[in-house]
Amino acid sequence: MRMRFDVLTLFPDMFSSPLRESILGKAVERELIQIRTINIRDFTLDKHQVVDDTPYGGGQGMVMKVEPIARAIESVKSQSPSARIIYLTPQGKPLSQDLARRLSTQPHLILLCGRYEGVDERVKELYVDEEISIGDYVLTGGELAAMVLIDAVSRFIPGVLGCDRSAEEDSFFDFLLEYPQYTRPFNFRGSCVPEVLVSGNHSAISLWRRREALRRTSLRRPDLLARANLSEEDKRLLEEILNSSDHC
Ligand code: 4FV
Repeated sequence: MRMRFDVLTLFPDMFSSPLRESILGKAVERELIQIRTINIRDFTLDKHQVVDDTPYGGGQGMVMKVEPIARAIESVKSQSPSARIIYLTPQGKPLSQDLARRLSTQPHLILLCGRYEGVDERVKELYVDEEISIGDYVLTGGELAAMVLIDAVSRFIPGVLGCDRSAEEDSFFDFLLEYPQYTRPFNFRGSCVPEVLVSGNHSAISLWRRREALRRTSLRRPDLLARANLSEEDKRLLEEILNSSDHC
């Protein structure tokens, strides 16, 4: 087992199908990753299994109670004290390819999914190691964010993407967006694949791809370009692109 994900949630069934399909499903079958869901409601002691309550100080919505979450976390940590606890929240640090790569070096992650207005602050003070956000918008729950994180992190586990593929070649690998991709047919309703891609000239192909990655990044995500470690040739290509008419 290369990596374990324990997901603390009020809706464990949400994880059944998305994580059983395709690449992730195969990675679970091949025991490259293990994904276990733990229902926080199973750690309530009252007959009504109450997991939320009204916020102190008033205000809208409900807050998840600390006790059931504390019992759930302690039950997992008792088996695996070194597991790292991550709370998915819009207040967290943004999930990125770099952060996903770093998380993939952890053998065991516990992912806490919030609902309602979120969890009691003492859960974060007492248990949470890291707060992570998948984006500046508000979801109905942290479950989908946890699935996104599991997907992005699992791609770095050797063998998950298949033997010839590694997440190291992806978009954002060096903060550049990916170049345009084409496959058969060569001519679709008069729209043809760029000639260079069928030239067999591999250095010309990689130069074209680098130029297109730089063009696309400078157009769509100049913020990324500022963080990319550009070679002298990249800077020359960017000059060309910025001075060329077809930059716009
Ligand atoms: C979220 C995000 C997110 C906030 C209130 C769950 C919701 C509800 N998680 N990245 N964006 N969480 O919107 O991670 O409890």
